[in-house]
Amino acid sequence: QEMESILKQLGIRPLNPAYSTGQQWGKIQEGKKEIKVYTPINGEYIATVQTATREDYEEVIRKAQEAFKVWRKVPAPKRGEIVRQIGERLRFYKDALGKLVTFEMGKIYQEGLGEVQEMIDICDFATGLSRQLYGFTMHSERPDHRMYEQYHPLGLVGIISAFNFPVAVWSWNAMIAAVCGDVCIWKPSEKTPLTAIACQHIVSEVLKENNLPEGIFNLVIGDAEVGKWMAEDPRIPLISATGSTRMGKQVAQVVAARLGKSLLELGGNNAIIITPNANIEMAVRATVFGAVGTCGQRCTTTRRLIVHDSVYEEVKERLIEIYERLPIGNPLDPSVLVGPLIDKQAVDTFVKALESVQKEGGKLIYGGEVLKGEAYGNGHYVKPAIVEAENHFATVQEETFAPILYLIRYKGEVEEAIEIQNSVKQGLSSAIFTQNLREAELFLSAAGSDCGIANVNIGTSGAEIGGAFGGEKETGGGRESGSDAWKFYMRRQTNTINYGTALPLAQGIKFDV
Ligand code: UN1
Repeated sequence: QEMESILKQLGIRPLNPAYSTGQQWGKIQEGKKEIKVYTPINGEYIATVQTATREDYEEVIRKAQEAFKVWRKVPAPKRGEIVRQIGERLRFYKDALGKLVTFEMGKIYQEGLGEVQEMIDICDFATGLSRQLYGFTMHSERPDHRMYEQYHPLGLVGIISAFNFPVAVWSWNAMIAAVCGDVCIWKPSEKTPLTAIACQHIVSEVLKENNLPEGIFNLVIGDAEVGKWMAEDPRIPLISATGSTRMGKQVAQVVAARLGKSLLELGGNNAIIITPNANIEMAVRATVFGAVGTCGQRCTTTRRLIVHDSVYEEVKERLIEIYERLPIGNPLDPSVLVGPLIDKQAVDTFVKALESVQKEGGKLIYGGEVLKGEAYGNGHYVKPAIVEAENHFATVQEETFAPILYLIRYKGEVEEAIEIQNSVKQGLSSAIFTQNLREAELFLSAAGSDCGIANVNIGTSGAEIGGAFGGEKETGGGRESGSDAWKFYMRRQTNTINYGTALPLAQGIKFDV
């Protein structure tokens, strides 16, 4: 019932449009596939959503192209004003949208609220940014010449997002793209279409109030096929994709074949190093939040803990103590810290990874069970696992999107720990706990962590939006969100202006005609 009232508040009816344009309610249209949405909390049915057909998709592209012609001419600070209003509207809907995130995705309500807060924060950031899309000016080598560079809107930006941050990651891309003058086409995960529809309603309201075309923000719901249409489509100059490395490799190849731009934010295999100079209590608490927060389903989740031999037993004992008291259950219950996994498949992946790591010689020292009983109705709840393992194990090398923490021991200097930390294919987030300046600075140096995010005395997850977000190697190399990530969403132009009466050539070339 609460669910129903939230859907109503957010303007969602049980049967929803496949896309932002031409909304039809009430009846499944022929020829359309549908997605049935069940909550991971207890497996109950929430709603049915239609997916976009190729015709729907074409219609969305057409509307987006039309909208782009209008939007690119709106001055950037005025675009910022629209994004500011979206931020205000998100503040108004924060509780309801946060709860819908919890219902649909299963993260605890605190984290659902945190996710909406990330959206609000990026709106504020993008609003300020709308007056700061700076280019350099440079001195020309020729007399009476001036040179500068400017950034223009790129056009249509395709956003492919994952279930785990069903709305925040979209907003990082969409709000930045919007102030840059781009229009967006969003394909959310087919596991979380409802939160996407809610966002679409929120932005549509604001656009309508400002007499702007709805096609500035577009939504296309569908499976990998829709993602493929987007990746192949030369009308979309930039595809920003967040998700698994497998998906990213497919998207990147298709986009590259048409020489489009792709911005990838893919898997992580994030580690925390705990040195003998760490504040152990801080390190352990940060590890627990990083490892079990969002039930291990963040791309920044702490998956490996690289601990010095001299403090290893202490860390291990303290971790187990905390794990033993972790409240697992309904993510709407404010005392719960660990909610369900997204679906049955995720539970199977968790179980299989634990089996295979044990076959390789890993030792399961805590958790790993799939929880049964009434409180855990649909079998999506697991006890977060701690495994003693070695970094080179095939299972440890992979990102398993579930709460498994691998404990890895190092015996020598911090260089050895850094070497272990870097010895994976992924390069998203990393952290060191130490009070020793030399260790901390080495970790942050060119010879240190090879990740896009490297923290000192802070865990691997929970980054702020103000920094550029993304990572190296198989994480895909893209940067989303803050800092100067906006530049990727614009086309860059170098301009040289001759205000004299002669025509001197650069490099001193003489060419008299
Ligand atoms: C993700 O998991 O895809 O740094 C994004 C964090 C969050 C974002 C995670 N701010 O954990």
